[in-house]
Amino acid sequence: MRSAQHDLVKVTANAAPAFSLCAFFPARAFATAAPLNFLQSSGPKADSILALTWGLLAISIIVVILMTGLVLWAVFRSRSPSHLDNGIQPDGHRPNNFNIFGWGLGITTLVLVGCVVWTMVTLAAIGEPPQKPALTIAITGHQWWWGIRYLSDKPSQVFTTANEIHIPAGVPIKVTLRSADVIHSFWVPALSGKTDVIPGQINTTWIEAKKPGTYLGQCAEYCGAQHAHMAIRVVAEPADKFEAWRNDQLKPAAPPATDDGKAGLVMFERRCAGCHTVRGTEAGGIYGPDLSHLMTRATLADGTVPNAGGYLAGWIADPQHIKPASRMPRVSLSGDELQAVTSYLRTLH
Ligand code: HEC
Ligand SMILES: [Cu+2]
Repeated sequence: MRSAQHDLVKVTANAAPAFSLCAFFPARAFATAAPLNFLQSSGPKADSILALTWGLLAISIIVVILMTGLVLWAVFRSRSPSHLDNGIQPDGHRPNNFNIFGWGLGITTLVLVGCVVWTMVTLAAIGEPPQKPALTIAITGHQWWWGIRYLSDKPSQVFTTANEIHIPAGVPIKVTLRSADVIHSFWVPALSGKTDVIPGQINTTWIEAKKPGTYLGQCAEYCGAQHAHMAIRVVAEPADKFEAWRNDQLKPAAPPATDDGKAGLVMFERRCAGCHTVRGTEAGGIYGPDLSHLMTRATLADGTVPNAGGYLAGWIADPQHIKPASRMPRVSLSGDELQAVTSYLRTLH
């Protein structure tokens, strides 16, 4: 495990070429994952998007340099003063500029049409995954977190989690997107381009990670006060590790063993169950994230703080301090109650 300090340096350094996008997301510094860098791809879909990105960028740069050069040349070239008043040549003829206009228009049209064709070809190529998706994940955008449901033909294989998406590496995964409130956008740059998440509509996309690793994403459509704290964390794992994770997630939460934990569960069912589900308990609320296996997630409140140390108790004690305007209200708890609820949540592996 690397230190947060180390990662902060790494994140900032790696983000520099990507116009320091990461500097806007300092909360991600604690994450032991590749920074949110849209100039790195790690899957077949993102590979072709990245080639297009570089290609269009290069063409744009060449055009800007060329046009700047031509403008400067036109401004500073030496010419006879008689040129200046009416564009009529000293010998009385109007200059024939058609050739220049013709060439300029022709080349511009070719370049633009080329860009459009390349873009269309890329869009067509990434529209469908190369093989049948191994898995379908139904994702719901909420202000400001993601609900994640793993679908299956077998009802016993269906489960819900939040914010952290695990996938097997090396196979395409189908993702369906819906919104619980406003327009969001699902974006994991290393794996795929953006797909809008629109209320009243189901959009579909797919992702594939070439190799195991953690890939960060971000809601890419401004969606309110905590839009910047609406992170996406995709953990791609080898097939066997993914299976183990899935089997663990499928299980209901184990009953707490300690007295503190038992008291915490009672308190949780009383104070938190209206919004949160912990499978295997009375708590079945769906307004907030599913907490059945909370402690397997790396962050709290969707990338806002690490799920470590005192952050859990801090979050429960005052979510509005950590994530102002968050849809989780401050629930007033005595010191003992907070302690009990926290130690109960810590058992949710
Ligand atoms: C009114 C509904 C509501 C109540 C009551 C509520 N929560 Fe939440 N909770 C939420 C919402 C919404 C979020 C997501 C906040 C975000 O990330 O923006 C959340 C997030 C969380 C998270 C972070 C989950 C994650 O995956 O990052 C924890 C832990 C949590 N709540 C615990 C509790 C506990 C413990 C209680 C009871 C003391 C409680 N909540 C009461 C709505 C609620
Ligand atoms: Cu959003």
